[in-house]
Amino acid sequence: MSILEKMNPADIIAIEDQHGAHNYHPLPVVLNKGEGVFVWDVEGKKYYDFLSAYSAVNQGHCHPKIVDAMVSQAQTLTLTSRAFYNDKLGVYEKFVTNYFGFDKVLPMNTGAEAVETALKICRKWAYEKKGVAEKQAQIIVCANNFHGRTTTIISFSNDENARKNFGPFTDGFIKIPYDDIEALEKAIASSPNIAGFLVEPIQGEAGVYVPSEDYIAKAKDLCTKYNVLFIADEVQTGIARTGSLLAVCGNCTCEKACEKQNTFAQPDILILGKALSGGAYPVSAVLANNEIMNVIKPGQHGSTFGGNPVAAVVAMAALEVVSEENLAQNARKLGKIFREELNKYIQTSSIATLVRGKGLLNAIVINDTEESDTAWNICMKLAENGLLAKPTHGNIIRFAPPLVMSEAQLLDCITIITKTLKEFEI
Ligand code: IF1
Repeated sequence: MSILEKMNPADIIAIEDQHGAHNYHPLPVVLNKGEGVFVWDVEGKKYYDFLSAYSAVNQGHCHPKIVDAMVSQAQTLTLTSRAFYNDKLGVYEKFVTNYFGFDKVLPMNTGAEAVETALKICRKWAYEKKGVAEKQAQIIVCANNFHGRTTTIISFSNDENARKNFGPFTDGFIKIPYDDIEALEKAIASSPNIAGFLVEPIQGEAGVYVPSEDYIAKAKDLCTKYNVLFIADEVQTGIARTGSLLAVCGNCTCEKACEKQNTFAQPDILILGKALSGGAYPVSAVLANNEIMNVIKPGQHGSTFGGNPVAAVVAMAALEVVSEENLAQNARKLGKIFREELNKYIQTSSIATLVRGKGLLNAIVINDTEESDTAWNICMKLAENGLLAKPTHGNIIRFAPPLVMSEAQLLDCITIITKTLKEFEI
């Protein structure tokens, strides 16, 4: 790629502006290298990565174990399609179902594809197992959800920017307030056609909203009581990000991946993505037990790349890293330190009003309106000071570093963050 080697950041940004769709508004930082918790720009400046590609790079950039697995398989067999078997998919399916405690997995590629797959399975189960009348299935979702960008998924979003002029939309969804058990029971009891409840255990894009301690467990119990499928979207909160293997694990204290604990609200359908590959390759998955997953018969669902051998070996390596390097435990320990230290600063700050999160999925609320560009300007200054983060909605900045970070590195980052915020004190 000789043309890029001679280009400066402004030229690279300009070429993307001219030839690429304008569906993002990135920070003006042009990266060309990543390793562990660090990324570098084309001018050699080093940054702490506090976005982790929206929690896809939990295992750290270019983790050698994951990259080695990917390169080795890529030099052997990349794609067979599911028209034939390959020697890696079955091994992966056994590994990942044992790892999370389900009978079966349906392998896909992106998080949105996995969410769509879960919705299709839920509807089919409702018609063929629960006895809901054809085309009458309703799935309950939460206000301020984010589950992806496909037309059906934005049909139940309330983010106007994500919906405007993309209609007509898909029917069959009931929206309730997040973290409101009474509203959930009222909606579930409102009709015999309720097929499922799709929920993020922590609402990431909405601004890292952590629900009440017992919300997820109570929601699961209500779904069991009314024979409704509890569908957990752990695309962003899963894979150790929130200090447990899964956010639905609650405050489990297990030292190994997925030992069932009393607070473990086992989803009927589990949706994974992002860090399932450590950010090396598009890999997503839908897990469920036989009585649900077996509603899918040959020819009823699939995708060209779903279950390809590269995805299979990458995902196994990525999950082994989570266990071998105790990433859930590290995320829990460092997340506690992050919130404690930021709370000390917030006591005397006029620019930061609160910090919230779980494990290493956290956010700081900035003392300005959603429409202001203060959070953006703070992120620009953080970049100057060697740390990359990005606002979610308006005045909320998400802080989500790779889970391989050391305590010393975290304390260094806390110094950078508080020093930068102080420059914006009113
Ligand atoms: C963007 C953030 C957004 C997700 C949950 C499914 C998906 C996502 C809980 C779909 C994807 C990404 C998408 C990306 C920015 C990022 C994101 F919350 F992580 F920051 F948008 F809300 N479920 N989240 O968070 O997975 O199809 O992207 O693989 O679209 O801008 P995907």
